[in-house]
Amino acid sequence: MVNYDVLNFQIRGNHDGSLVALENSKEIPFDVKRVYYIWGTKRDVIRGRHAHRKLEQVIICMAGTCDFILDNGTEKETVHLDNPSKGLLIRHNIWREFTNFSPDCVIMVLASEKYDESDYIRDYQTFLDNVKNTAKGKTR
Ligand code: T46
Repeated sequence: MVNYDVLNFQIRGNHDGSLVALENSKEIPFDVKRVYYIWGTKRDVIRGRHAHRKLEQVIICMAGTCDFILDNGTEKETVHLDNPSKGLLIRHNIWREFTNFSPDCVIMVLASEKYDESDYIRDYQTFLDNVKNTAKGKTR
């Protein structure tokens, strides 16, 4: 089983529309240090292709749809995002690729750390080695 969570945010809706509120350490299980968003990606483009050493993120599809393929080094799972009231929580050491973007797809990401390229693992074999070493470290 790949370690991720889909967070279901409370919708404060009425006849005027819907509203979701997100607070640090409440709906979002960490302090948000950075927000970024992605749009205008063609359907078949594959983004991501990396893991993070430390970073945790909550990914929200604000409009449209897309698929996240999550890989823990032995198993893969695909999570379809299609609703701004859901947040995909991805922790460290998970290889992610995302694709199958609808033309109107807008993704917003809440991140636990500021941007740091040295936190990225962009080579798949290095990711597998890192997963193995982390598992060894845990059993010691
Ligand atoms: C992730 C997925 C979901 C910055 O300068 N600052 C930033 O905060 C970010 C996120 C990126 N960049 C630069 C680095 C690259 O030159 O923007 C360029 C595109 O970034 P990248 O190729 O990493 O984008 P994605 O869509 O493949 O991945 C991004 C995040 O980087 C990553 O952490 O998990 O979205």
